[in-house]
Amino acid sequence: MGVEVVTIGLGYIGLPTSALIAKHGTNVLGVDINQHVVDTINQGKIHIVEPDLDEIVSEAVSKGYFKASTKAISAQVYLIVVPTPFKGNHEPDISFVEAATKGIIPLLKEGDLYIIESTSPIGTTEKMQQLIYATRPELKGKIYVAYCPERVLPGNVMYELVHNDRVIGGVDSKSTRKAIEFYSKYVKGELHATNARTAEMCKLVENSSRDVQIAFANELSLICDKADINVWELINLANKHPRVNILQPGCGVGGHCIAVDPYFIVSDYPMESKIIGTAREVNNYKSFWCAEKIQTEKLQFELKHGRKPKTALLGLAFKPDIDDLRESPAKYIAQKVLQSSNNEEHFIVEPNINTHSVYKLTDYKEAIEKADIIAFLVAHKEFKEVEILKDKVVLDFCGINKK
Ligand code: SAJ
Repeated sequence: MGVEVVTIGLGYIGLPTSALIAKHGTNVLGVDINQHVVDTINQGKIHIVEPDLDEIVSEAVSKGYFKASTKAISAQVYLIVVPTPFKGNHEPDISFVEAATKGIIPLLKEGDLYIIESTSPIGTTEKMQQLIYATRPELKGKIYVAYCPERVLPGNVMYELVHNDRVIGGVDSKSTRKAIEFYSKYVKGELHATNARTAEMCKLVENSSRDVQIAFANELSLICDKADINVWELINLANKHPRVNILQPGCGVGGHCIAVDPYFIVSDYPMESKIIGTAREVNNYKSFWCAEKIQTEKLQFELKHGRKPKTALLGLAFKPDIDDLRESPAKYIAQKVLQSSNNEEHFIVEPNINTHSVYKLTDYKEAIEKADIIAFLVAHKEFKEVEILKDKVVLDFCGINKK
């Protein structure tokens, strides 16, 4: 039997999505430019860390429903699941989506369904539709084109792929219907119909909304520091109000979604997106502020004790209990503190990874015992259990010792 679905991009989303579809007995070909990724998958193994994914891939490959290749072949459904990073000036870079689309244009035929899942600036789906028709004008109105963003949380992907609601927007209503029909075979969450532009914006807004809310919490933390108020206690009390739900401050916002997606809006609509743009600035500033705070504490310690302090920086990951350091504010802070170091001793701690190419890592218990200044950058579960002697200076940027 031929291939029904071709997925372009076998990363954090493309691979689990392909595996889920293949698990239902649909023939899927996953395409990736990386030969190592393709070979790994064809051996029934995976190249990323994601609970439960290895078993599903291994089974789908061994049953023959899932194959990987560096080249696409003809199918009925094409899913574009490639990265959309940004360029140096925070402008979105859709060149991977474009390249993936160009790769399948010669394969398209009447009745095919083309879906973009990659986070994309508003108008990308329409742009790709035009790109397709520019090369293949005979297909005008004869293929289905839609946008359906993924919205899963790394670490819980296999559950969320099935159970989360999806927003599905076609370039016309028959495309929306066709895409809904496709996802309804694999998704148990509700499928919400809209148009392509709204679906694109929806993904950007979901993550921007979280960024704005975290910026509010981070702004409060700066005010509270000056006003000598415990921000954790304050937020906890404010949240007792039935219609208030403030998020938690931290050492900044990281990861490859929330710290990135808002720029896709700001870059296209700079005059209109004041709050979204400012939230990005506030969250970035929070990391800078944490690094400055550590520097100040170090100087004060030296003045008081007449010797240089030993400093422990606890956590490098972009959020608690993961090993992912991408766009991590904690990593940025560690880098900044070490760069302005004057030969003092530092202990860098990240319990979720064994070694790092740049930083020499220290066990958290040893670091806490030996350091004079302890800065909590990420609220990893291990850190919550340790007892800290009274004579140490503690900088709690992530609410380890919440009241
Ligand atoms: N953070 C705070 N305070 C909070 C919550 C989070 O400072 O109260 C920080 C975290 O420490 C981290 C950053 O925000 O640095 C982002 O973490 P996260 O857990 O909020 O989100 P991600 O990036 O792991 O995943 C997000 C999710 N989006 C939303 O919750 C709106 C996920 O559903 C998306 O699929 C994913 O982005 C994506 O791919 O877009």
